[in-house]
Amino acid sequence: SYTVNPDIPGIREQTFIAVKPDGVQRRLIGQIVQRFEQRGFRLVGLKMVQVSEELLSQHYACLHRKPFYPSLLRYMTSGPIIAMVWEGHNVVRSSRMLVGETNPAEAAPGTLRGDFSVHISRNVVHASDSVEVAKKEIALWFQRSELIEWETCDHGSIYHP
Ligand code: IDP
Repeated sequence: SYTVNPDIPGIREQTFIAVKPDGVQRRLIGQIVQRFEQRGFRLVGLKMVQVSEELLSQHYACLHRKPFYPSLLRYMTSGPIIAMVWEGHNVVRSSRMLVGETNPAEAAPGTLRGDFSVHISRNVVHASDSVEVAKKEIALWFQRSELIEWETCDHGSIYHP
């Protein structure tokens, strides 16, 4: 385990990020991981998964009644996904900004969706939309033993002590 400065609120905040099947197919994994790394967030869990419809139906529980839900299920089970947990100060909100609007047509250039996608049904990446949702999604996708506690050597340069 590592020491954390208690004066920096939310430094241990975590979020669930996924490279969706289209992002994996299009060989965007490296570029997507790079954006979170270069920002200064810490990767605490990562795995490649072929997900079940059961897991997805829990993950997208709020969307069951949407007309696009069946096609969303087909999309998300169409190939492997890279599931990740990233940690850092304000990581949930910062990740949503890095990822951009749900509809790529509205996602700003410089965001992942704004740079790498054009249609809402193939928007390459997922990011939890609140701290509460992040906790649920991390618990759904990862075992506790799959999350690694470690300290990066540049920690003091990213978080002023
Ligand atoms: P989010 O992924 O930005 O949090 P949500 O509204 O939670 O957005 O939707 C989950 C996912 O469902 C989106 O990322 C997208 O892949 C898909 N989706 C949302 N709205 C539509 C739609 O109108 N048509 C097709 N797919 C959609």
